[in-house]
Amino acid sequence: MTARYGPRVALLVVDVQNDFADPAGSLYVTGGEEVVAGINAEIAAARAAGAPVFYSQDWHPARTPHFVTDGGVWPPHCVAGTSGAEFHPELTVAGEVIRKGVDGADGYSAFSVRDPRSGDQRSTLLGQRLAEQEVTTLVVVGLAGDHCVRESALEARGLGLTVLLPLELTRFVNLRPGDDQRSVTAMRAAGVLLD
Ligand code: VGL
Ligand code: ZN
Repeated sequence: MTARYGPRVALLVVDVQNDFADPAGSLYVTGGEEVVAGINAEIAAARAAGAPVFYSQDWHPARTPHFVTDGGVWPPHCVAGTSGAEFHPELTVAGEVIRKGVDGADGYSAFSVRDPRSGDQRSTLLGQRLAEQEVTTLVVVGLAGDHCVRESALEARGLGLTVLLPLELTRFVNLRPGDDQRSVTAMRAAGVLLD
């Protein structure tokens, strides 16, 4: 696992925030806290090899059509400035943080956000950063495997990157039963390397 890193291989740590990774979080992903230690080991291996490390952070206003309270599907979570939006206290944070969902946009992929009303899509800085650093391979870990991890992995494939997803370093929401398997199938079909 540690052998995979080098300067052209980046690590993306997706949404390891209290609302997802803490059993008391408002959108707790079952087993979310179990991935933190393994992700820290991955971060250490990446840093030791000079690989860039990026973190995404779901970062919503208190009212957004992303939430069930305003017509969406999700319980309110990761509201900007709240403890639920903070990274898990045990996560090693040593790299650039990419916030998404700011201004009420839906942000599943760490690469882009989408205005839920107009459908307008905008890029975050992540794609630009990876291009600047001539990254060719992206390792994606974090939460949740059937939403932000899947969307980030698929968009990275769309940008032509080789994408690795170690399945033991993610967990799934399963809002609909079987979302985990469907996500794995979709990622595999897109060429994401799952191990
Ligand atoms: C996520 C649902 C809503 C995620 C974010 O990080 O996977 N899921 N917002
Ligand atoms: Zn969200």
